Amino acid sequence: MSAMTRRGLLAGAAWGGATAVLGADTSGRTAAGANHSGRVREYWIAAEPFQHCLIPTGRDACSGMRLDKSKATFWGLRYRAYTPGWRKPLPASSGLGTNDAMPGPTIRGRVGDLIRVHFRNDDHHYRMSHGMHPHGVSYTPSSDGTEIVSDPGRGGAIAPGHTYTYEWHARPDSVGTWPYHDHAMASPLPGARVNPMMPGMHMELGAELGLFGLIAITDTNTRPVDREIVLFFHDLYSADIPAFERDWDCFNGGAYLDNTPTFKARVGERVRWRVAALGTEFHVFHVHGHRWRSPDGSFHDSAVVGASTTLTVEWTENNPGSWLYHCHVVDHMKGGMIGRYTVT
Ligand SMILES: [Cu+2]
Repeated sequence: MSAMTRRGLLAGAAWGGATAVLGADTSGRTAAGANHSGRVREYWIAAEPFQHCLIPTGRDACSGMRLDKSKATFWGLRYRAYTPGWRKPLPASSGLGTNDAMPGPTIRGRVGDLIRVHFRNDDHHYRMSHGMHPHGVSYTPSSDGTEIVSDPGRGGAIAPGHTYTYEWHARPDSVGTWPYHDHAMASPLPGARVNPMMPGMHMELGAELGLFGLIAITDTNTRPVDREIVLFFHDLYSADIPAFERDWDCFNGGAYLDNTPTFKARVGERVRWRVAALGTEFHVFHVHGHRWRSPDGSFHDSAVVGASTTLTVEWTENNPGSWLYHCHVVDHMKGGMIGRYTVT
């Protein structure tokens, strides 16, 4: 794909050119639009199981260490975006992401938009209830997507085979990068080492297994970029997932160099990183050979990101070469949180 086509795609997906399938604009077709000034962006998303290997190359290209793929393969869960009516999975695109693993599809909107998400739980493997809980956007309790056993009706625990529709509003204070994730209770997996404090339930197991993604909200002040990178810090624990003999520290469903995504950019491009974390740990986002500026004017090449917090980092690319990005918490880097960023 030419740079021009790719840039055009990103511009279309990220900056308001909603297409027939990606956050499709259906303004004027629904009374629910009374509460918003922009478009209605419709998403059709399923939660579904898939067999996933965290280390498809079978090695860490940084240390040269060989890794046993069979010990890093498990039944993950993913959010996947479909054409209307969940008929066909949407192809990968720069606006949506890979749409075949984790994180799930990037949900985009502009201030004033109503984002309507049609959700279907297709978890025929674990047979767990799931939902979608958003950060950053505005919603009523019925679109909270959170399971509260004593306060049902929030769309937080949709049973396998069932559907639910969420309505989220992009307000002026929604601009930025936000996570969405499964917020259902789950019973521990068979064979898991259960927490004796709470033996019968497991908070956000679905999110640990892969049910998470990003929401990106823009407004007229959001500067267009040539390249947008989505990066999720997340961990998988052998205590929760009996298929594993060890814990894995992952970026976007991969662990170790050349299994995590290799991101690419060209000199002269404006590059934006949208970075998020979920789980139980704090991480340090660090990129070699690059710095960025905070709103207070200070310069950084590292920043802390913790559970449910995000970073939105931009620079104009001026340093060609093969670079590392990684978590600067050494235990996490040793556990797989390291990746490659290539500038040509
Ligand atoms: Cu970390």
